[in-house]
Amino acid sequence: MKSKSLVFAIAAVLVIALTSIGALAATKKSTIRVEGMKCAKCSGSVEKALKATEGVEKVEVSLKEVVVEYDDQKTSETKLREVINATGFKAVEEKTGSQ
Ligand SMILES: [Cu+2]
Repeated sequence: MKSKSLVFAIAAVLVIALTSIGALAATKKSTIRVEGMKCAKCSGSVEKALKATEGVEKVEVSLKEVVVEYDDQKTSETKLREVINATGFKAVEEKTGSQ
């Protein structure tokens, strides 16, 4: 009886540990405003650059902003802004849609 509850306790600890590891590796979502994109070719080059960045999982680009889903263990919003700026457009420093 006693050892059975110990097994349950260990199982519970394991579940909590695994859940928190999962939370740490969670995908982050950022909305970054970008200035200078004027057509689909512009947004296409930004999208391509972001998709080529390690840790980036999903990119949605419109003419005014970029919504990026990324693994925050591998990259950061700061890094993503650098990637956007490197394409010749400007990532506007503003509110972030981070979760
Ligand atoms: Cu263009």
